[in-house]
Amino acid sequence: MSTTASNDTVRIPLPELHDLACRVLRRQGLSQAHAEAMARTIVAGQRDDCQSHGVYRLITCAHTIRAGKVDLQAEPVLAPASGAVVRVDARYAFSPLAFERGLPALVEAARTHGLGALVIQHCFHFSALWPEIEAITAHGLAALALTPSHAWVAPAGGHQPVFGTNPIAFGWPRPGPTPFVFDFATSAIARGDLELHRRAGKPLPPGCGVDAQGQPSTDPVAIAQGAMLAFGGHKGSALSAMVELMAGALIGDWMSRESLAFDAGDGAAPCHGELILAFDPARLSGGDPAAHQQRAEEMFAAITGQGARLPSQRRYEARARSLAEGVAVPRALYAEIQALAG
Ligand code: NDP
Ligand code: PYC
Repeated sequence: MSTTASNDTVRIPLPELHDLACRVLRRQGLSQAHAEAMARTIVAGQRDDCQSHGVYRLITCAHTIRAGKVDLQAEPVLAPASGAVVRVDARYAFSPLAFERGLPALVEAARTHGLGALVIQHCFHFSALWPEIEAITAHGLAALALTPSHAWVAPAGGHQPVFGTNPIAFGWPRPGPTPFVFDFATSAIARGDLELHRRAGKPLPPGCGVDAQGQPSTDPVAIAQGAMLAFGGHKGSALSAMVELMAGALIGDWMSRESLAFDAGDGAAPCHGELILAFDPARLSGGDPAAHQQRAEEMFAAITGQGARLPSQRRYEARARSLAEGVAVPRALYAEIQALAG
């Protein structure tokens, strides 16, 4: 055990944290394959200092399991190949294993057709999207991922929830290990961050939500009873609607309102589908992809050259720290997780 500690944080070597996450998930009854795939996603979140989608998710996944609707053992089913579309039925299990099982066929579809679409259906979804995006950019492909969640977010101009927090994530492959990636909720704040504020008894920044009477509030409890707001007013609201349509209606799976209705007050993770697109620059650029890649690099240099940062830079720096020094976990959270591991 090489865990080190400061007053409010413990630092744990990456393999040790992965083992702990697997133990917790196995103890909740998940199959080895699901536990491993989920632990990879959850530990990657903590490693990159994404507190809302790191090991805190072990607690929310355990709660989701207790609600009794997740299939803890179901093997994802990959449909027979059909052009550029790869379908994986998660069969009401958690999503990471379904993604891992669909990834090779998605890469193959993108290489064959220039564009591949991975449709995951019937999954409980709890994770950040950038681990999936990075798994695709590692193959030299660009990627876009969309997923609904639970209806927590009011449309611009309204005050009743219709949309999920509906993340959009994009990745562009670059030379070296760090692709250009962004990944954000289309709500002003992710639900996970709202929950962390609620747990810490802290107010949210202004503009994140309204209370049950439709009045602006910074109280996470009042906003949970009212509605969260989209980022950027009508623009975030329209993007969120797009996610509902593309990763819900288009792929024949639930939108956020249906996911919340299925939850029926359990407070479990959302249940719906996910749409993940992969694009092959070698096929789509019409020739000389290296030259076009170079033009992309010039654009990145124009951003960083003036002191602005690229999205994911903070994450990559946190990753480097975690790999060198171990992963930082808030002490109180670590104790909760150890209790879950028994
Ligand atoms: P953030 O607002 O923390 O970050 C959004 C993106 O912007 C990141 O890529 C971030 O990079 C980048 N960024 C932040 N600040 C800057 C800056 N100053 N300059 C350039 N880029 C910047 O994300 P959210 O809180 O909205 O979402 C957090 C996570 O929650 C996401 O990973 C998302 O997938 C997940 N989520 C999942 C949902 C689900 O249904 N499964 C629902 C909603 C959210 P960096 O990380 O380096 O700071
Ligand atoms: O943080 O909004 C969120 C979220 C929803 C589902 C998983 N994370």
